Amino acid sequence: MNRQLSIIGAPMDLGQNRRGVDMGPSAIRYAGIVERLEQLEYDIEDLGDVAIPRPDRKEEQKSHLRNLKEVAEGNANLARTVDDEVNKGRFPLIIGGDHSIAIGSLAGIAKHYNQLGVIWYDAHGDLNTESTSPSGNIHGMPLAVSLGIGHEELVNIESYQPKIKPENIVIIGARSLDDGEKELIQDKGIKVYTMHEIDRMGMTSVIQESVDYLQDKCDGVHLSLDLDGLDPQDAPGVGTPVMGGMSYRESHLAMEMLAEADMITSAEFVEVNPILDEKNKTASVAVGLMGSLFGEKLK
Ligand code: EXY
Ligand code: MN
Ligand code: MN
Ligand code: MN
Repeated sequence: MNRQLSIIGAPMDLGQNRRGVDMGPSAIRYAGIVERLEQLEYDIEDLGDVAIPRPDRKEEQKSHLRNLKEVAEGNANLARTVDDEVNKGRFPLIIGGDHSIAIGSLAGIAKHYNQLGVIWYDAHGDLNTESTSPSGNIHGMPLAVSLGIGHEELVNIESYQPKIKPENIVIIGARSLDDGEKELIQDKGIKVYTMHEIDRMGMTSVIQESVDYLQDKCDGVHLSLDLDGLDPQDAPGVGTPVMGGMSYRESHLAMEMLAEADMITSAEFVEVNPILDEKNKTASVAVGLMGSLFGEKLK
């Protein structure tokens, strides 16, 4: 694992309609992210937060994409910061913020790889487009956008597209997929482990298969971990909770196995909303999972 780690906050709440997720980076810092990772002897630089524009309340929403202009601008800022850190040879650890920030993370990262793999740990597919989205919320679209499918202002951030290829994606924990997302998964042949598979196979086999699937063909792997992938009992502070999710223990095991496989080259933890949380539990869970991902067990 790269020992040079840059923490980048992305206080974005405009990709959905519940306020408070913009305070996710503060909640995660308060839960002790820096101290936790310093114990593992990383060289850590906390770069603070990238600038996210305020929404123009007077502007009529002209499209079915809520806050399109601001989400695009905030993600362009994030992409530049992430790109700089990767250029310096540092591991970008991005903390959100709603999941629309994956658009900027991947825009900054993917140009550095020929075959970037992505592990999308989430209750949702985040594969909607303007026409399939039931909500108009861009946090339900970042994986599609990164595949080059979506509004041009989003897919062209950093002036290249697509960022990733369907055969380099693994979705883990899906249990709330819209019809258009299911069609896209079929069409593109995207690998998905739903809760059904996780229950039948066990997390050990799911991660082992995911590692085998990505390891040889990818030259880097980005972990995009949405806290709503976990069961709401373990991670209540999220805006779109879905029952029947992965437990803290399963997730902890998943992170430890990814640490052992030594394949993750960038990561983001998103959707922590301290306003909806119980005593910062979800931020603490996020920090606990980072501890495992960055090798607590291996040390
Ligand atoms: N599929 C629903 C939508 O597109 O509105 C819900 C998306 C929630 C996305 C969360 C963050 O992963
Ligand atoms: Mn998500
Ligand atoms: Mn989700
Ligand atoms: Mn452990």
